[in-house]
Amino acid sequence: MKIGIVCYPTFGGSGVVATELGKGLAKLGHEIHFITYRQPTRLDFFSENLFYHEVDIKSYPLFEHAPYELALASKMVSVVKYEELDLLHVHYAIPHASAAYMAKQILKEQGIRIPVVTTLHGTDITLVGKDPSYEPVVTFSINQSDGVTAVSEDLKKETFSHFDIRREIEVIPNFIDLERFKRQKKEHFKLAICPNGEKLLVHTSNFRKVKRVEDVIRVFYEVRKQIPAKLLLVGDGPERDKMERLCRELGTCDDVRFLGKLEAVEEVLSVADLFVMPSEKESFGLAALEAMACEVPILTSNAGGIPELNIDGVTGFVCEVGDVKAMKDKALYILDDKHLATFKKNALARALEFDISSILPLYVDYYKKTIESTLATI
Ligand code: GMT
Repeated sequence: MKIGIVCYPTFGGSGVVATELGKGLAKLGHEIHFITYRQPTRLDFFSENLFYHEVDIKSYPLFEHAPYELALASKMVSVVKYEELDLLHVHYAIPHASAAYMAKQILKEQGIRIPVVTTLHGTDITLVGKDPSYEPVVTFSINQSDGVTAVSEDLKKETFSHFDIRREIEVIPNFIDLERFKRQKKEHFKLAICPNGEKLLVHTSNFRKVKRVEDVIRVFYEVRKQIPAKLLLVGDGPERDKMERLCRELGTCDDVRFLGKLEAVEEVLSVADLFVMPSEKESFGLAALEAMACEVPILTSNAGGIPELNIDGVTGFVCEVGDVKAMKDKALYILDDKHLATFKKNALARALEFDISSILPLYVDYYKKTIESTLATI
């Protein structure tokens, strides 16, 4: 198949899933055309089946905001037409689903029928999408897509409860490349961070409010009162300064390190004992899956789709959002040497269920089904 993939090319989870999906499909022999405003972060090599089309967003003194959606729709029209694509797959509804709708209508006028699949990733539904300033367009563009997928059962449920959706939504979970995400021997690194055998807690995120990084630091503060421990924070974002101040207030600076936006996150995960994800909202929790693949147990909130990934008491623990005391108790339980090895083993076993080779065929089948049913309605 010839597939166009539209996504945000940044570090966000939706961009990572879209890029890895495209790379995986290209390996299977499909021709993949990325249509994005910048080269996706993880698309930094040559493959005969991978193509990149940059969306050129022209500005003009009259525009306070350059019209990304129009430039994207125009680019989709030309790529579909000249590369003779079979399907467009857009990731993150805003504004990709409505831009795809516009492209589809323009192409229809020219006698070209292009099926559109929209994948809902999370905040496009649970946070930004349901805001009244976007809701009518999001509802319309989901209903107008030829296929719609969501990354968890919970996200599907949220979509139906917040929007007037009159079509089916298929759940296809996030996946992981176990070739890249696996525990590596990094003893020297562990020794440098934890010279006295301290337990190592890790959190990775984009430091947005929904991630509740403050809870990570407070849980760590309580854990460190009981056992020697260190905390590594990977990523960057709007909450970072506030979190650094909190560490200074709590006097934990010597034991907490902010690593910023690290590409090789699997190296940090390889030396971790516990991954902490206390999010307010989280449709799936790809970062937690990456940790599990590196044999790291996870301590999470019960937000969104996380309980579909984290099996309470098996791969880690699931706590109420904001319940720092419960999280501290569960962290200490997991980190106890009597339990840690079992949790690590269970985390890996669960991650294997989301191997890219099991999830990719679900997308391929869904594309085929969508193409068939779209062509049948002509
Ligand atoms: O807010 C983020 O974490 C980024 C966001 C995105 O769409 O770029 O991630 C969402 O999509 C990921 C991939 O499907 C999911 O694993 C994340 O759980 C989801 N984030 C939230 O729902 C907050």
